[in-house]
Amino acid sequence: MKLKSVTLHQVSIPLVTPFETSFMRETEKDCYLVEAKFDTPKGEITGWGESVAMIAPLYSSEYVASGIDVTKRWLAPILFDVDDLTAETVSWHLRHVIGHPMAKSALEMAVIEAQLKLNDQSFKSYLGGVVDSVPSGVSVGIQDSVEETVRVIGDYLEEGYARIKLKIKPGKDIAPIAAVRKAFGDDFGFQVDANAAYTLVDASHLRRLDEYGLLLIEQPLGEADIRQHGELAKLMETPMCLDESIDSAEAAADAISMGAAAVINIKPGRVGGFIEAKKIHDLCAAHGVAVWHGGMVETGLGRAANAALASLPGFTLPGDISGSNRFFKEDISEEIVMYDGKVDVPTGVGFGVSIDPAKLEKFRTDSVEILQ
Ligand code: OSB
Ligand code: MG
Repeated sequence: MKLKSVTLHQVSIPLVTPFETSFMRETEKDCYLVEAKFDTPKGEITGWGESVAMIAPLYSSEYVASGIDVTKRWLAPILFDVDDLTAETVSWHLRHVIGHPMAKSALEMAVIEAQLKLNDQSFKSYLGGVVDSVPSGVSVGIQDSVEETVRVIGDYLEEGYARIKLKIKPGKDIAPIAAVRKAFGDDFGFQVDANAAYTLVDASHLRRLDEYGLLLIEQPLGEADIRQHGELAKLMETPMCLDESIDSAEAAADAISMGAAAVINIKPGRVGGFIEAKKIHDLCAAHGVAVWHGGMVETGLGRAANAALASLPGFTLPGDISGSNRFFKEDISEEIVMYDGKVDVPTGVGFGVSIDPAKLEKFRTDSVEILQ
């Protein structure tokens, strides 16, 4: 395949309720979609990708405008020069550009989708997925009060979500967790995510979480603190899970060898793409480390691709792949639907969903065309 053009569509989609983490409160989903056109033996084929970079550099160093800029100036021009572009070689072609994993992943997604279309293949079959549906967990933002936390989680349990993840930060941790266990008992999967809001000095405080039978604690310490997570893991019974710290298969190998990750949250965007994400899945499976699929509030497009990756056998814990309606009243593609605590793995060609042109028009705030 030969890349001919890349259009980056910036969109802003209202969220059904604000989503608050230890680092920001969002009321819209702001991201960009990649529409890439390729010359192929079957004529022109379009592939779509989605960047998971957030509007501000608060989860990681990337943000929407940085992704658009680096794609336009550096990443797309490199791929324009490749005569025989394949999904498997995108990250190799882009290897000299330091960082920007989310921007690289979005572009790789578009190449993957075009290649799948060329080969009449679904993403699940390409990856070697082994199940038709995956358990669906929900990520619950920090609420204004303990009562509100209990009410919101009660609603998600009622809807049938397979497990609950609650965002926490200092001052919003023990009380809401204790109240949720008190209200709903010990019989449901419950885990927490701190998004790097603590330091090792908080170890004795964090140890108090051991009382609540949590599946895991996700990324309590800083992105660069893999070794410190290893130290904290020795002091706690709750299994340690890393998100932000795992930016590559090498980082995953380091974390495993330092005892810093009993569990790993896999997000393709964070590690530079789906192909690197699959490598991490394989590495963890070889080490007996459980993985689950993280989420970045993706639209239906990203959600569909995530569900395919999560259908690999090492994804033994429910992921953050909720139904589209957990975040959006209107999605930009077909909705991903949660039923009976799971979502189906799309089986259509490509990612199995398509961008609705009318919705794109409605939610688009800007677009940039990059030509060879
Ligand atoms: O840490 O997993 C996270 C959303 C944005 C940035 C970071 C995270 C999250 C979530 C949402 O927890 C997960 C989802 O998409 O459901
Ligand atoms: Mg997380």
